[in-house]
Amino acid sequence: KLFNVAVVGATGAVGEQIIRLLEERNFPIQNLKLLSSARSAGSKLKFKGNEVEVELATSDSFAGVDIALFSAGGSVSLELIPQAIKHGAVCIDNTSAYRMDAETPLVVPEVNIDKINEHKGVIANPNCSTIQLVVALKPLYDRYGMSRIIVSTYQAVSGAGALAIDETLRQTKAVLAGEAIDPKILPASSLPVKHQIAFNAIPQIDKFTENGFTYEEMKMINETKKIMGDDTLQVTTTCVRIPVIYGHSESVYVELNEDFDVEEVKQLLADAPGIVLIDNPAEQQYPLATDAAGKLDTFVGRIRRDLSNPRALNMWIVSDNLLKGAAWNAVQIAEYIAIEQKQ
Ligand code: 11C
Repeated sequence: KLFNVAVVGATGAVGEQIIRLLEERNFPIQNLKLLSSARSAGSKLKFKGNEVEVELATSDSFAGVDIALFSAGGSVSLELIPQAIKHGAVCIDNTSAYRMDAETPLVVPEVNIDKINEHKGVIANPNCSTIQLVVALKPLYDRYGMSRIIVSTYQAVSGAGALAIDETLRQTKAVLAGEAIDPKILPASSLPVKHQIAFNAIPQIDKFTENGFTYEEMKMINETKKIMGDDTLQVTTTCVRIPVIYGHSESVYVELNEDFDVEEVKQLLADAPGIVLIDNPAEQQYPLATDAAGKLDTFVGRIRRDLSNPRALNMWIVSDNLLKGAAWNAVQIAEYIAIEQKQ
């Protein structure tokens, strides 16, 4: 069976990667519809050697579409996903619009693919920093049980979009040249105060909520519990933006319910789907954002027993935030839908 596929937000950083992956993975496509806002409609993108014109996304765009992948912002998803569902499309949403909706499965295939069939027309793709975390935690959760997770993130600027990448490169050059800088995008363009990102670390991603945590931190906390299917998990996070372009890194402390052997933990992770273990301190080998960029896997290393709590371990998790953190997880879900619908 071949599918009619629509990509909404086709010209964005994630949309571009979705199109590339659909092509590389040879997704069974009958017709590919590329959709965007008025700003980018009319531009042309390449797919399998052909030029495809990007059309304006409207409520009428979804007639005949089987699978629609959305990454054009939460408001576009809220407006157009109900329309796409009416036309019979299964939607995979990269935004936060539906993630915490009780009716909507929040899926990371390596963790909870069993939830995929519970959808009512939309399957949500989690936040990038959450996806790589749960991929690495799941094998440990299943083997030992888990009570508490403490995460500090070191997040790439591409997570805040193409303009944040431009700002980082421009600022870096300006600082090196001794010129003045004028931050306009980070921590988030909607905020009244902007900070320098070049040669800096900004402990704010997205707006603050009333409890002193940011939206990014609350996404990690809430989404992790939902995907792991365990409301009793204690999760706390501090999310930090650093001047890396691609690849989020995470320092993770995790308390397990049973005794564990560190070598067994390493073996479990090495054998788990979607994970590459790089853990050889003697040779200074551990996951690096520069190595993870462009790859589909989640990289785990620096695994060691905690010194203050023998039931806890520390580790370092890195993945490309635009790939496993967004486009690849979405295309993986689409591949599962395609397999289900073929049967
Ligand atoms: C960042 N995690 O790095 C964000 C980007 O909810 O899908 C993804 C936001 C989201 O800024």
